[in-house]
Amino acid sequence: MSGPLQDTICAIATPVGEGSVGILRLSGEKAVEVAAGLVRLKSGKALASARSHQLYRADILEPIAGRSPEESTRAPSPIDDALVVIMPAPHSYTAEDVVEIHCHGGPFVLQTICHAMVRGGARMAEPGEFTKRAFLNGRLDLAQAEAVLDTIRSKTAGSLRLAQEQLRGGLSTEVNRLRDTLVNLLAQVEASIDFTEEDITFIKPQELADGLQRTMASISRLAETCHEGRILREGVTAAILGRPNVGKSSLLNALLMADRAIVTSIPGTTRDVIEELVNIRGMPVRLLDTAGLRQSDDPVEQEGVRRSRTAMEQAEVLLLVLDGSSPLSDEDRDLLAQYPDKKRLIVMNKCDLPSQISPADLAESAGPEKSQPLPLVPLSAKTGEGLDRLRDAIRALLLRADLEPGEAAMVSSVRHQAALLKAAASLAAAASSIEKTLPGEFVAMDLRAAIDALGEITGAVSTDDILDRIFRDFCIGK
Ligand SMILES: Nc1nc2c(ncn2[C@@H]2O[C@H](COP(=O)(O)OP(=O)(O)O)[C@@H](O)[C@H]2O)c(=O)[nH]1
Ligand SMILES: [Mg+2]
Repeated sequence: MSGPLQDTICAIATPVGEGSVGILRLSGEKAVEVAAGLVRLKSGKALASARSHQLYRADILEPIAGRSPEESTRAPSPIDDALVVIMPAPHSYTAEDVVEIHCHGGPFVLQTICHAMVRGGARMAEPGEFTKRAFLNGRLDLAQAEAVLDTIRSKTAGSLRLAQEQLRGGLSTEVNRLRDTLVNLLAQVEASIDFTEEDITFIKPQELADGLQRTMASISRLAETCHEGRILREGVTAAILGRPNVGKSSLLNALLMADRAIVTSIPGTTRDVIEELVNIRGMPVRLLDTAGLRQSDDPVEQEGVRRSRTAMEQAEVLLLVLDGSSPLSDEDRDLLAQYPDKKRLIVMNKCDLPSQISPADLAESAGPEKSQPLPLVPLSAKTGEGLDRLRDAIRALLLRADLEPGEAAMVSSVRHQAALLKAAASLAAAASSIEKTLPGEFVAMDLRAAIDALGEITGAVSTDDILDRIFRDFCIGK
């Protein structure tokens, strides 16, 4: 091994702050040696003789290494009482020798131990360096390494299941299958180039074209899952819009199940955009409660309305709230006509009161040219009636009804989608070369490009630049 992989790295793996337990990690050739400088097993045995993957009670002591002659006249002072585990290579997360110390979760305790590790010869790890080593040592492929971060960041059952499916290699298996198919086709194309003089045909042009078409279709299907994959992984922004007093803030509070926004019967109560994350049917949804849309002379309210408009522009989903207990107004009609291309639904609030809006009023305001009526959810933010229907309706706007996150291979990152699209484009070029009966070299070149593009997903093909970009988003200690 050469380069920075030779270093033994250390880090505090648990988050900053006080906690019942804090964990430090060491990984590399000298992990056990560095740890032995500060760990004394209670049993009196040497750390190096500890059994793999077993926790041992230990005293963590100020390290002997680096003490001044005066200091070395007294016994090393204790830092903490801890549990220690060694995981020798290759049976560890990084596939290197790993030592973990589970001590008390105080920032000063953890920092003191971490400094002691550095004094003992370890280097502070960079963000994501443990996972990067796991990748470089072949423990994980790149898609799996990215799924580690997605697992840490997941906020709903849907995003967690998707990340876990990718961490277990679901996406990688599918990508490798597609790549293998192309490698086989390439081998046949190359053989036909090499033996062009002999009268042997290795693969018929039609057979090759069919194989390419099938793979291209599979790649495109996988690329298309990115739309839903990203919704599960990153979530969506939904703006709650409507004229003053229709119950927008009440709706936010009801979906949050908390009294977040101020609700009063005075129109114009909400001035600023309030943002909160909610879990809607497994999707992380950023809800924006906005100031009611109306003309106003009050400069503060005017600014609020301007911000509502910005929220409306930025959100992917618009929840258009009407007050069902009062007749449809011009402001309501205006609202229903906004952003026809966005994903929208009408929330008919205050359904606990007698209704003043008929479906015919709505159909009319949506315009005769509108063939597809907007989904309509009658609801009472006050009693909570209809909230479940609203959650279902939001999910139906965004995800296919039969989608089960984690069941089939799905992509959820733009990086993966871009690689798939690049592969599909190269295959399209290869197909067109076959159609034009161009020499096999042309087909082979495009096939190689497609194979490399797929390899970028799993890291079979990677550059320092790609790796840096992926791992810098990780936390230190992961
Ligand atoms: N009866 C009834 N009143 C509601 C309902 N939702 C909100 N309100 C009332 O309508 C008024 C305005 O609510 P608010 O959430 O502040 O509306 P916003 O201006 O659109 O944010 C308040 O007095 C709420 O109590 C509902 O579903 N039923
Ligand atoms: Mg409000």
